[in-house]
Amino acid sequence: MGLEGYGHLTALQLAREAIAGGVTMIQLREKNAPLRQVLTQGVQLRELCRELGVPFFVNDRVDVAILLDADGVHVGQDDIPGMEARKLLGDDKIIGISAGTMEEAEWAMENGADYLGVGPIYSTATKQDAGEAIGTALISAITQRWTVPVVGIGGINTENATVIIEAGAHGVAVVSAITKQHKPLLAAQTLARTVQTAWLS
Ligand code: TZP
Ligand code: MG
Repeated sequence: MGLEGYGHLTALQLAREAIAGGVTMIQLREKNAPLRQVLTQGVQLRELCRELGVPFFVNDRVDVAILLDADGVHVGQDDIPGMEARKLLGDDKIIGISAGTMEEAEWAMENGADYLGVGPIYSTATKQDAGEAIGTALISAITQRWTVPVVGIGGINTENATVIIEAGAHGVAVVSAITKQHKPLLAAQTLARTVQTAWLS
């Protein structure tokens, strides 16, 4: 999620509702705001996550993750490589890396990824440069090859989350399916239940 709210809810309220609905991780993904704002609002988000007991992650920026004492960072293929991020963050933090091809997944694994974010599974309006939707085949290929946790991302919602888990993903990451809904708590709850049901079957 970014730092912008939606409807009558602030980012902090959105996060609170998402967690109350069953979201198990919050990632701060802010591409536009000035860094000083990211740091001040980021502290508030981190505190909320600590209070409610869910890990708090920072997207792209290892420096911001360190300054916010985040639980982990999520880096793309063009960000600081996982190996370098590990040197800065130490062994206690979690490093997630994005992959959209098997080659990218191999590189992420060589770089010590703790989990992989795989996508965009479906087309998404949230990330302009996300590229073509790749479907679920890469999730299956990766989870057959490694035991690393895989999270599907991109255009995922309550309607299609089940097939992501059935393909082998351990979880799903969403932006609009929660933050752009008029009832974020309810949306998170429905999504969390859908994923939990898929885990059981
Ligand atoms: N990386 C690949 S797709 C994507 C990111 C950050 C956007 C996900 O947003 P949404 O709204 O869940 O499609
Ligand atoms: Mg990124």
